[in-house]
Order: sequence, then C-alpha cells, then structure tokens
Amino acid sequence: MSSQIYRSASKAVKALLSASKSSPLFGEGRAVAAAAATSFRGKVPAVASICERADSRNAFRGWVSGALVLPAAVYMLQDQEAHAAEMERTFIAIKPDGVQRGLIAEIISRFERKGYKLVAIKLVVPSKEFAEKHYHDLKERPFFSGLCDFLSSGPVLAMVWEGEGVIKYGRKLIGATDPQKSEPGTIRGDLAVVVGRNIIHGSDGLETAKDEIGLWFEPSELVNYTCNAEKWVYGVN
Ligand code: IDP
Ligand code: MG
Repeated sequence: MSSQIYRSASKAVKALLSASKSSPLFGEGRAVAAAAATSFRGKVPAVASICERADSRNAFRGWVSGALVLPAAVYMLQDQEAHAAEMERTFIAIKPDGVQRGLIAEIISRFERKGYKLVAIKLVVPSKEFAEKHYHDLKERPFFSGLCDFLSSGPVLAMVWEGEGVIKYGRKLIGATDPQKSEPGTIRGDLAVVVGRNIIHGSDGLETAKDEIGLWFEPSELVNYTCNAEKWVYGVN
C-alpha cells in the first residue's frame, strides 16, 4: 500500500524533474507543481502540502522562487521515497568457525560498507534439534548430521540485514558454497578454504529468508529504524 503511494510519488517526481529540465529557468515549475499537488491530494498529504507550498510561493514570487522551491520539493520527495521503500530482509549467520576465528567484525563490515542495514543481531549456541530445523532441506544429504553437529558446537552470530536486493546480493558477497570455487573478493573466497568450514550462512531466496528470520528471531527482536545514511545509499537521478 505505502509502496504504491510512493511509487506514484516517484513518478510525479520524475515528471517534475523532466519538466524542470526542459525549462532551464524552471519557468513552468508552478504549473508542474500544481499538477503534482492535484494528483497527490488526498493520497499523500505530506507530499501534497510540499507541492502546494511550492506552488503558492511561486504564485506570489514568480519564477525566481520557483527555481529555489521546486528543486527543494523534488529532493524532499526523493528522500521520502528512499525511506518509505519496502526493503527486503535476509538471514545471515556467522557459523562457529567464523566466530572462533575472530571474523565477526570483518564480515559485518562488508555488509555495512555495502550499504545494507543491520536490523537484528544475537550470539547463540543452537541445539542440534534447532540446527536440524535450520538445515531441514538438507536432511537427505550424507553430511547432514555432521553439519548440524558443527552448527550446534559453539556460538553462532545470527543477524538480519535489510536493503534493496539484499537476499541475492548477500549471497554474492558470501560467495560460492565451496570456498575452493568462491571468487576472490567474496567472504568465503577471501576467508575460508573448505566447504565444511565455510564460516557463513545466507538465505538463498525470499521464502527461505522469511522462514529463517522467523526461526531465529522473535518479531520483537527486529528493530525498525531510519538509518541516516539511507538518503545517501538510495536515490534516483
Ligand atoms: P550454502 O551455505 O551456500 O547455502 P548449502 O548447499 O545450502 O550451501 O549447504 C549448507 C551448508 O552445508 C554449506 O554452507 C556447508 O557448510 C555444508 N555443505 C554443503 N555441501 C557440503 C558438502 O559437500 N560437504 C560438507 N558440507 C557441505
Ligand atoms: Mg543454503
């Protein structure tokens, strides 16, 4: 619902931008802002009031204030779009080998520096039964029992990361399952050697991400907040 509203806000922002580009002195800004205000009215009160304010100032002060006010309104709209976008979430875990090798900070910093947002984190020693639930899709594989023994052998750093495309791109940051095949530059490529000790887990799809986040975290452990960097990480030109 909110994403639809902001998608239409986004379209209007683009219309505003292209209209303003076609008129170097923003001479048509007033008409464009008025049109946008009309199309938002009743849907996005905050956005409509920004446009209306810009419009009424233009009416009294002419194109000079239009040149100042319209771009400000445009950038405010873009900010709102970035904050309101529905963001994907993925479950990432540093397995006992990554924790014991002191790689927590290294791994977290790769997700952080990319621009993703940490929304949940905790250090836990899962039981073998819990590990079996987590890896239930691998129960027919010969390494299943050993894998679950290993995951439950010590502290695991469980996390939820949020951001556009974070499920798929998180897997790219992690690298191929077998570190012998992971590209240099990936977490497993740079920091692990064998498949049995590949230091990190990441959800492999939307459904898996939902299931794994639900398995490892209570809804109250997921923290919703606005990160100040978001307006610099996201934006449309
Ligand atoms: P993924 O972790 O890249 O998603 P999966 O195929 O889901 O890879 O396997 C889960 C985990 O099981 C791997 O991360 C690895 O720790 C372990 N694993 C996968 N294949 C093998 C194997 O052939 N031998 C031993 N362990 C394996
Ligand atoms: Mg997997």
